[in-house]
Amino acid sequence: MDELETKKRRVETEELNKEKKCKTERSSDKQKISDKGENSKTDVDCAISKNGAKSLSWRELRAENLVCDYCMLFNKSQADDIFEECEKLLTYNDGKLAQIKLYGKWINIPRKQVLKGSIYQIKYYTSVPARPWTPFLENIRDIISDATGFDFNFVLINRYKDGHDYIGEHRDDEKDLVSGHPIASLSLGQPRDFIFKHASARGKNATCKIDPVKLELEHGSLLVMKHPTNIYWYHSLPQRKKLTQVRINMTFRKMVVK
Ligand SMILES: O=C(O)CCC(=O)C(=O)O
Repeated sequence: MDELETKKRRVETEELNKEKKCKTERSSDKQKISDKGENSKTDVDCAISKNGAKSLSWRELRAENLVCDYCMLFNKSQADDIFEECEKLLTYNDGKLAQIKLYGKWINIPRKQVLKGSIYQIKYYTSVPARPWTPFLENIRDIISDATGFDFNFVLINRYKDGHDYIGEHRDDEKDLVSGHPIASLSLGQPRDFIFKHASARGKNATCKIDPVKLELEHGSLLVMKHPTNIYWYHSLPQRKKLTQVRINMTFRKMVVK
């Protein structure tokens, strides 16, 4: 087993142990259970029955070739619980796995990141391997499938420690994505601005004028980016240096199974 493989295995075991430990702590603390509504699995399950896909109020975002739907998937207390669980349970890539090569130089990505997928050997654009699903994330994935009517086999999780962390303009156009399948983006924690820019209207080489589409991604919200948005529009989460709180984002995707 090479060094990377050994490290991966160690991180996975640590994550599953953390999840087990949290559940054990909760089940030995009856007061906490009755206050908080049992373990994380049940908390998330409650969100399904309370929110049920039918009762969600979707807002349609439309522009030229931009097709997105937005809703509040979780109320504040549900989103607080899920955020807290994420902070307890998730570990993020570090070292070389937290870097990208840009113009021949390795640099740290300006946020923390981890990938989870059903297909263990999926390589994302940085060749970072996905870690296996954990029950906590499978629950969230299943709620999002119920809410959207689409299934997902992969999630990219980004953690922004404050408004200094960001993601630059890009399209989700990796070759491994199932073509035409929507991407569902769950936001937790600090609300942040999210900006779409049309590919033909960006920068100095713009060939036409199309206004950017901006929205604030709120705590507990779900943004569903549908085909062909990702072909025509770049998106980014720019720096907002005055913001001090953590934000976690999960983009649920469907990858090609080879
Ligand atoms: O954090 C976000 O809302 C955006 C994440 C993103 O753009 C991505 O995962 O491709």
